[in-house]
Amino acid sequence: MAEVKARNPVEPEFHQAVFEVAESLSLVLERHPEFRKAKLLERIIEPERVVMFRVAWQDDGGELHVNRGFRIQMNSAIGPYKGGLRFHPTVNLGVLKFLAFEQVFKNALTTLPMGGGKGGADFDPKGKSDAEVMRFCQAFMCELFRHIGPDTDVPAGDIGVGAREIGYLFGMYKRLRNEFTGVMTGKGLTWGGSVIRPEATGYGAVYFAAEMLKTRKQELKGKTCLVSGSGNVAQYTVDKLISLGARAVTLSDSSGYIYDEAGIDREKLGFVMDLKNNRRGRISEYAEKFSGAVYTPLDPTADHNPLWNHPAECAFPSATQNEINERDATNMLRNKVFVVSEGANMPTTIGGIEQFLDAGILFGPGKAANAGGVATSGLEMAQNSMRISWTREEVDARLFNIMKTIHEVCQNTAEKYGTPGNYVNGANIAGFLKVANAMMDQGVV
Ligand code: NDP
Ligand code: 2IT
Repeated sequence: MAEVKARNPVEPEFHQAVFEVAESLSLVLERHPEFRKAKLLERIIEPERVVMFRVAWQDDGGELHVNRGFRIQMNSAIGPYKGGLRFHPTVNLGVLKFLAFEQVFKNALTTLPMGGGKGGADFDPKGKSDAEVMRFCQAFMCELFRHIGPDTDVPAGDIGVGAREIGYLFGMYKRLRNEFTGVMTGKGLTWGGSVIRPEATGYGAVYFAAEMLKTRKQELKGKTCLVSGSGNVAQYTVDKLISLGARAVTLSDSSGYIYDEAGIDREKLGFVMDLKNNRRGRISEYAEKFSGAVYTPLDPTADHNPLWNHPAECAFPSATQNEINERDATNMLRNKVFVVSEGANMPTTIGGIEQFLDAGILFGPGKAANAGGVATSGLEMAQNSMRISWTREEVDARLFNIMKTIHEVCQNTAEKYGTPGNYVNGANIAGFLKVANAMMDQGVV
């Protein structure tokens, strides 16, 4: 770790992601001296390629802006680079390297042939007009297009990149290459997209929670659930929770959170979807619209997030990294939360994870629990290659089976390596082994 920190200074999120995986892998390296000799760990933490570029664009008033764009091509041992694009002011090299690193293991777990990558820009879509977002996306793609392709690197969405942005990005790629290919996933349904891709990450996180609960002969029906975020992942998490008879009582954005004791029903979820996806408003409006709901603004100086301090059985962190710290984890355990299924990437700090594992609760790490999104991206790629579209039932059944398989593999691997019930070890080790064996086969590259 000292070497990782020295070689990658000021990248705390990347250090954190590597530390968590390295801890699990000590169990594997003991049994596989050949991996150590081949310097697999050293190779796997070094991106195969990093592209960093200027994105200059003009706002509606004619003023010029300069942002920084990135694509991290982390590992292509088992397939073309695959992973989302994030547009958020906090984006930097370290954040994208952590995300690309996690993606390698996650994609390996999906059972589909996808390597790992991630990209994005420090652009803030908030408060920008559609025309400004379009010009930014076009400027971004004017550089990115030379580094990606349907058999090279296939980007998708992440924070700040949804259906609108994918459309603008794809449009410019197609224009530059004069080719209609499956170069992006999360496309619109009339131009190569897959049904269920918008729903997939949230649905998958709920399927994963249900699989974990099954090991204790329990189900989601009747359970109270804390959900953070109110974007793509949070929305479809709540959607599936409603279908399964669970009661979701919270949602949030970067300004604050709402607590709705009565539970978020279909009508309220419809309001949130329109608010966030069309009007691009703030979650505080929820409490103005529905009596009984309480809005609490976020206090950035507080040492904990009150969203995680309500009585519940299950939690679905679906906003961003490190949103559950040690204090939050303590509060959750005191409130009897015993299922955590991470929709977001690395939402729990190392100290928080330790508490969950020590308490022996059902803790599904993001690499496993939120893999449904990229898995369905893989299904979109498969449909594009075959030039056909599957039905909702077909894609949902495949997503469900993939989540079930990921759960099974994590469970079996954790057991095999002497830590039964530890899905963190299960996910890290199973994901690593697939990539590691491919790297061994392909020689020193
Ligand atoms: P969206 O942009 O649709 O939504 C993000 C949500 O999280 C918004 O409610 C946003 O609030 C909130 N948020 C973002 N950054 C912060 C922050 N720094 N502090 C507090 N709240 C924040 O993104 P997604 O729903 O797609 O992504 C959510 C998480 O899920 C991310 O961690 C992402 O990496 C992960 N993920 C996404 C997948 C996908 O398919 N989309 C797949 C797998 C994982 P606000 O609107 O105020 O910014
Ligand atoms: O973190 C993730 O897995 C994603 N943002 C989805 C990536 C993808 O390629 O669908």
